[in-house]
Amino acid sequence: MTDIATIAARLDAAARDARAIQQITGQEGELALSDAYDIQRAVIDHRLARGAALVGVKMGFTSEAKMVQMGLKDQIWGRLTSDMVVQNGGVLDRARFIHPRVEPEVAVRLKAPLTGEVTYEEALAAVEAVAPALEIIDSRYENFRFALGDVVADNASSSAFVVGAWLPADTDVADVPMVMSVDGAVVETGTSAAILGDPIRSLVAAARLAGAAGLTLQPSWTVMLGGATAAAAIGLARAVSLDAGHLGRVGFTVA
Ligand code: OOG
Ligand code: MG
Repeated sequence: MTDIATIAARLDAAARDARAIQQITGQEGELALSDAYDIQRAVIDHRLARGAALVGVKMGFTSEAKMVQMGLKDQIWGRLTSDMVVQNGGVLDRARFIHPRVEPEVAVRLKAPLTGEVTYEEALAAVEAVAPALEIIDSRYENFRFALGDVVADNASSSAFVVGAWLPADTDVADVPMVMSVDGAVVETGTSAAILGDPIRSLVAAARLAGAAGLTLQPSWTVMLGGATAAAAIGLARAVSLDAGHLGRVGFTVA
């Protein structure tokens, strides 16, 4: 039997101390996906107990580039909490992370609840605003390596996120050019079309997957729809920015 509480406490401590731990799978045998999501919820409960609030969800492995980079094909999701928010143009405290990477994404803010099987039109109708975004992922596992159960338990590697200026919900997000730079040098280029052909499809998937776990996406929540390109290591970088065409720019510095 998987000891959900013990593994969750270990993952929470790894995130708090910015110290990598061994993968769960292999050590403890296979990890069932349902147990992995139970661990994820228990990890987040530790944060909520320390005063953080749930502010949204994130999708993972919604682009081919991300699937290829990490060797996993199944879409996953994780929870976003208020202590993960970095303001646009703000500072990321490098000491809080183990081996952070950054991804160019599209975010939406919801104005209506969304859960379960919803159509593309229903998902779009629940969107209040859209924005370019950067996700900072930081696997709590050694060498940024994991099997599906590991990464799900680890809240889909989620560690921080930066959202640019919000734009009206009718702004087209289906084919936005994405140019991500680290210290002024372009490191990844792509298009938002890489996110399931259209990032709004990722919102449909988020409603379905969160719904299956009994969670309703709430008005005011942010949904990060997944990396459009492979993630780039932050390493010793001092500045990261994303130029997302008509969606505008978003960035942060690292201290
Ligand atoms: C898992 C998180 C994937 C995305 O945008 O695809 C993700 C990982 O790669 O560590 O955030
Ligand atoms: Mg991501």
